Amino acid sequence: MTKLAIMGAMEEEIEPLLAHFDNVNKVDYANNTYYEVNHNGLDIVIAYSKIGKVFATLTASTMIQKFGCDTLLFSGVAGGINPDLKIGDLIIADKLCQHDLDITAFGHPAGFVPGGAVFVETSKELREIAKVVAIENNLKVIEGTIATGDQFVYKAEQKNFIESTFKADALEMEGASVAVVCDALNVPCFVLRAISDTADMDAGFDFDAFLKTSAVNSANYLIKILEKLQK
Ligand code: 3QA
Repeated sequence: MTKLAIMGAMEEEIEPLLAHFDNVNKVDYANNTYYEVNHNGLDIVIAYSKIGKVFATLTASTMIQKFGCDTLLFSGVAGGINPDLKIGDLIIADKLCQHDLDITAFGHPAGFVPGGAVFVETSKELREIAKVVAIENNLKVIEGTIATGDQFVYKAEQKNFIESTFKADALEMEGASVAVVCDALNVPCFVLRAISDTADMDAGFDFDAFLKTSAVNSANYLIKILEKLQK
């Protein structure tokens, strides 16, 4: 690892990370701001993409191709599906899918397009390190499937479709696109989320109430993982 990318989607998701570092150098590029820091000798680029798959794809590609990052960590919040995931709880994605990608009219499975795959895996090595960090810090972390799509999910019908079709444990709006970019460019990828809501009729309310605290939970765990990576 020579340069690390750390991404979120919303400002609230990277703010606690930026607060952790000093001497942040801002670089404006492609309608976004990239924050460069050096932490104990490691170059890190931090950015929030803006919400959704398109912006997340743009930011992940930029961090790898323009800034030269060779490992990518995502930190943020998600809607919980697995009933074991309560608000504030942590999930690391072992694989991700695009729940809104649909050419089933042509007999393809949901989430599949030719040349792609329904599920994209994240780096096993990074997950193993994260699990060691979780045990060392007595953190409860679930490893599972995250479904991504360009919708804030709050209706039972949407949530049930995603749960039954993809057996997803959590859902959000960026992870799978970042994983697709990293997979194509051979960059180890890690997607971490803390639950802000359970993608139900209260999701909008819960999200507003818990975005900040859950984003901090995710960021704090990510920082511990970063420290482990640097050892
Ligand atoms: C939702 C954020 C987007 O980046 C995806 C949060 C948490 N709960 C979710 C749910 N469905 C889908 N995704 C999520 N993130 C942005 S909408 C609110 C924006 O407020 C994960 C996530 N239930 C903007 C202020 O107007």
